[in-house]
Amino acid sequence: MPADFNGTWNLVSSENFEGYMVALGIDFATRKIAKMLKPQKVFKQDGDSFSISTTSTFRSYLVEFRIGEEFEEDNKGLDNRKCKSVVNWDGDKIVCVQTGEKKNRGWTHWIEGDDLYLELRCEDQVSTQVFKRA
Ligand code: YOG
Repeated sequence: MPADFNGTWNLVSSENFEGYMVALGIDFATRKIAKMLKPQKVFKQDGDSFSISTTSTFRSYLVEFRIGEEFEEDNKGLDNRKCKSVVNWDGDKIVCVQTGEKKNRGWTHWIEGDDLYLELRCEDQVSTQVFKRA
């Protein structure tokens, strides 16, 4: 049985989100707002089908995918760059590779104890966020 990410998760901590946003080319004013946010994630997982909705008072973002199936991602409201994305299992982690203009772009989610982790990667920057069940 793979990990079950289903549920609603609230951000409780964030490490080097600033560095990740700089690597993505997000402007100063937007970064100042973005780093104050406490986004909520709602995971819907049915077998290998996922939807991850990230909402905040400022911007929101929805991604839907099936494990192993490449899809076009528009990152609308984030950095707005298009990329080709694919998500695969790595043990109990889901690992997304986002191929496009930015090198080494992607993210990994996993559950540790009662917490949901998200590692965000872009160029040489890594940000780690922790979420707790709502
Ligand atoms: O999540 O890719 O769960 O898509 C990354 C923001 C901030 C907007 C957040 C809005 C990157 C301004 C999504 C934050 C910075 C800054 C709430 C992370 C870009 C713009 C949407 C992400 C994955 C994995 C699913």
